[in-house]
Amino acid sequence: MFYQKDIETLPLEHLRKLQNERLQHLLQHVYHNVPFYKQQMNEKGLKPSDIQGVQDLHKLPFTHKSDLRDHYPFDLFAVPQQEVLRIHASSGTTGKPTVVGYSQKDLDIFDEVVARSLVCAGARPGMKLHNAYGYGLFTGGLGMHGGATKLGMAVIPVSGGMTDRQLLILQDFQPEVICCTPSYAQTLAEECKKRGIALDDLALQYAVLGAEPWTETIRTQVEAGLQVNATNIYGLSEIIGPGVSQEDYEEKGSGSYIWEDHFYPEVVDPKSGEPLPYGQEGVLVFTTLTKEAMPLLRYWTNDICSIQYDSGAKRTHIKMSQIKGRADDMLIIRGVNLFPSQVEVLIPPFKELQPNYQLRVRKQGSMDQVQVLIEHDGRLEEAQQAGLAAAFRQKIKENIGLSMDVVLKAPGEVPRSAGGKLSRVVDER
Ligand code: DLL
Repeated sequence: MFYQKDIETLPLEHLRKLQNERLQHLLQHVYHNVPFYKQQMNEKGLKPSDIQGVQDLHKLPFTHKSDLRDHYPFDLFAVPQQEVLRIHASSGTTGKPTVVGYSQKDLDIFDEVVARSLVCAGARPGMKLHNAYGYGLFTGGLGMHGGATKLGMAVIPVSGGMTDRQLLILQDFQPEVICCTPSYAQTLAEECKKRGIALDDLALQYAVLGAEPWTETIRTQVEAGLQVNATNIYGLSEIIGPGVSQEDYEEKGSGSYIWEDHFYPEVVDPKSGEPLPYGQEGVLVFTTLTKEAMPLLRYWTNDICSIQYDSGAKRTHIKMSQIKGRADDMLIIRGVNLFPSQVEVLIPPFKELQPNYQLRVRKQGSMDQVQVLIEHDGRLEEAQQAGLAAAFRQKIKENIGLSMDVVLKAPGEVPRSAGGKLSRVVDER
């Protein structure tokens, strides 16, 4: 089954034509309504008409997360404030969130791509969706909610956490579909096993997992542990939220369809920025072809993957591989984006702490655990150290919303690499 068969199976030459028409309109829109883009094009001596089609996109500069930060909160919006009907935000590099806005048309597109994704994942109208993505500024909860409603599913807006309640609902409400992060799906599977919940008593058939990187090993564990067919959903707030791409439940392992009538993808070399051929790994870059309130040209996602057409597949849209990592240091901890700099900005008020620190990430069971190794000034008694560590831990929890272990080290004892460089992140997952 398809949600929009015509568009999902559009022959490639028609898809290109549609993309090129939409691109023309988009370029006019941003040139006239977003001073940042007008300036960027002027600096390159470009007018919208110089970009004839997607093949010319490489002439344009990239948009980076820092551009969103520099225009915080609303200066990249391309429509009057009264046309912005929703605002979401995700963690930014400096503690200030990355802000995105949606017009009515954008919200309709958001619903449409999520509905498409859900059908692609195996969900059908009439089924119930257990939505365990967080509701709030994060796009996961509300994004999946809107698309599922549009598809004709009954949404159970459980949101994240409170595992006891999640298990009760899974048993009593009998949802056929669950969406959550892959690590939370693992937790639910482990808890079902621990508590002796019989999987045959659940109605679950499909799991739509994303918001953080995951692997085939995790897929195997979740599929066995919850008796579901688990597929990947990918997205990012800047582009729309969940539903930028989705894996088909009958084509697992072959990549996730990028809904390229709305989001035009490129993969570029992380260092030179040069576009790479299909199949080669690099940084994923998106141009939003239809967004109104906050359209983005060549947005540098920092996510590493490859893209490729799959001629034998159900749909004509290009597929992306699983995300292999990030081109920078951003960590995703239990689905929450975390930059080392968010921890760093909390250090200065603690006079006895040095700004020499390292975040170590490990898996404890299926959960991500972060340890902060940080140097003190060498003048503290052991008892004082414990108090200081606890205070810093509390500060992190209050400001970032994540629990981390804080381990104080004597000066010079946070490990340095051979070159003496202190790497801020050691990801052992
Ligand atoms: O995580 C949107 C989302 C919600 C996607 C629910 C899927 C499900 P942000 O909070 O802006 O948006 O984080 C975006 O998360 O650039 C990737 O690094 C990572 N990410 C998202 N989905 C996947 C995935 C949402 N399926 C950032 N695999 C992105 C790997 C993912 N990484």
